Amino acid sequence: MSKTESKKTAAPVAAKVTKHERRDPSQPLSGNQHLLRWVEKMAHLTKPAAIHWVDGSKEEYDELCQKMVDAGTFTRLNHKAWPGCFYARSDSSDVARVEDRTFICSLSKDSAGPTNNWEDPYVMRKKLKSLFNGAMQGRTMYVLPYSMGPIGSPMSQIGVQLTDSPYVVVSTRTMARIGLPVFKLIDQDFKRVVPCMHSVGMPLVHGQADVTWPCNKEKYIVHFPETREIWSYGSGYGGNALLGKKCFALRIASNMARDEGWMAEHMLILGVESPDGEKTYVAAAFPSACGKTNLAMLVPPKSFKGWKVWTVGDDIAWIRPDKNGHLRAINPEAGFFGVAPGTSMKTNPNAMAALRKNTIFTNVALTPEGGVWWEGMTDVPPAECTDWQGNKWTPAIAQETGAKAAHPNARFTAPANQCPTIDPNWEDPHGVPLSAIIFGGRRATTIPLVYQAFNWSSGVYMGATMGSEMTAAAAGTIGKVRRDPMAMLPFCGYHMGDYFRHWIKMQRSLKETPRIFHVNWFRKDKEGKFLWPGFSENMRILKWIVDRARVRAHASETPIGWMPRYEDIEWKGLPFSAEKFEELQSFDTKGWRSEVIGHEELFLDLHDHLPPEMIYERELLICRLQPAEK
Ligand code: TSX
Ligand code: MN
Repeated sequence: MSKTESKKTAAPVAAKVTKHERRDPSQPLSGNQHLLRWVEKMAHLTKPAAIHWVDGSKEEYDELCQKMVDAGTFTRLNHKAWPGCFYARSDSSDVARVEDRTFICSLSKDSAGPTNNWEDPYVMRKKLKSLFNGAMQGRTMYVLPYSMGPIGSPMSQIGVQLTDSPYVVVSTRTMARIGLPVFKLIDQDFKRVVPCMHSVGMPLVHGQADVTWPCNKEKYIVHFPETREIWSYGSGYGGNALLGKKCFALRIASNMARDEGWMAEHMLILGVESPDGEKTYVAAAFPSACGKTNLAMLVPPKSFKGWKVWTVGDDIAWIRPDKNGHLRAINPEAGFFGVAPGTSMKTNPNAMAALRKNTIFTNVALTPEGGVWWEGMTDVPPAECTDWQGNKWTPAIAQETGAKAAHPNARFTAPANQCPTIDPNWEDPHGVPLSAIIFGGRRATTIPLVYQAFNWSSGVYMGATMGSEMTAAAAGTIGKVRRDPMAMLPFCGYHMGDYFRHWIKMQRSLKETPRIFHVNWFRKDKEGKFLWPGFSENMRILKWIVDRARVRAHASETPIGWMPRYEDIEWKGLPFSAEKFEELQSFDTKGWRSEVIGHEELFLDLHDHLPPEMIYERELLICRLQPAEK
């Protein structure tokens, strides 16, 4: 549906319904002819039993939740302890994003790049047509309009998802802005709409009974970057099914951003406020399992009296230059889809406060009192609970069999505005000004706690070469670094080399670039113990970063970038010796030589699309690692 093509028609009839009458959900809520024709065409293909236009109201949300309670998909939690909260267990085969079933169907294979699965769009369309043929039989097809970003913001984008999953509808109400205000924007031709098709792939034929979590063994998560379309089949879980998140806000949006001169990034956004009220915003990209949500909601140490950290977003940032050549960022989401295990009052009290009410829990454990629990939530586990697969779980059983109460990828879906530290400007339609960008990884050796890139292009190199050490034995050797450039490897909807080129190019539209930093909270000593306490204490590093971005903190030049001296960090309230800091920050030429050799691995794959700056930066780094000549 293009912006210029669509014709305006009269407002739809459904608006006339009085308060006492129930709205007829099969009545269209938009008069946009392109939307109406597309819905009709897709209904003809998927053959749903009913069509439901989603208005986004609380009443509709409550009704859908009740319907899922009646169907056994949802369990209502204890209303005293967990008001407005629901519990769901997915099928045990539908628990995470499926990267090997994720496709970028660009016209040429080359433009998808070697790090994406590519399929010929013509071949894939044929495949999808057969998969979706009759896929929604016996189910309701929901017409779910959503805005990524505040309604009507110039930085926002609109999608319409056709889905046969009520779980997706209620989850999207928390994760994005949905319903009537979005249909209004569509009828006003506010922006081009991204069409998103989604089916769990389990039609109910001849009165076949439903299951509590319908899905299909065969899964397809498909993106057409040129036509800006998303098709998802077979999964009802997370990023596979909530198409506004990874599929739109990262894979499709990265294509839009490249074409239009902005950036769609896998980054948290936070604001640091000093005691005198000065506010500085930073964005940060980390691979998984580095505590992104925890950093986004950081509680400063007690000794940082008067300092505040405000949360703008925990996962995705859309960033664009303003008229003055400064970068501004929005969080396109409206909620947190956070990993539950490990979240506690100790690690993230603000997330715990955000999920106390109106939250959907998926694949955590259920307690006999109608509450939820997960590994790491409390020091003492419940005496008994029901695990994420519906089996009895006790600490003794866990000890014996190793069974987890919650799936490691169990999630909470919580409204962002319930977070105590949500930034007052988090819905500013023009975004917040960005002063710094932080990259990070989980590295036991070699990489210091914090250092600053010399300039934009060395910062892009820093982001391009970042990575984490594997913690799980399943995926590969423990300790091997897995490169995840800008934490975008699974989420960039085009060639990664072109993506680096776009980053380099962005500098030209800026009067001032944000300063770029790298952090590593996870460096270990010779005994294998973490050198840095992390969590709240990261505030000390954030303060140095903010002061550097505002050009008022000292740093020393090293071969890899600018580093703080011991005395450049605020240590009040933390006994931490200069010797230990030296160990944390230590730079060794030998380790770094093998590090740059490691960079090569990634670059070999991308070489024919790499911008020359990446090659130069690598050469410069290699030169700086040479011992000085006598
Ligand atoms: O989220 C983490 N952050 C960022 C916090 C703002 N985690 C959890 C990572 C898994 C998602 C961390 N883990 C951090 C961290 O800064 N640091 C560590 C490593 C660590 C773990 C436990 C201790 C110290 C460091 N415990 C004690 O020192 C007692
Ligand atoms: Mn993410």
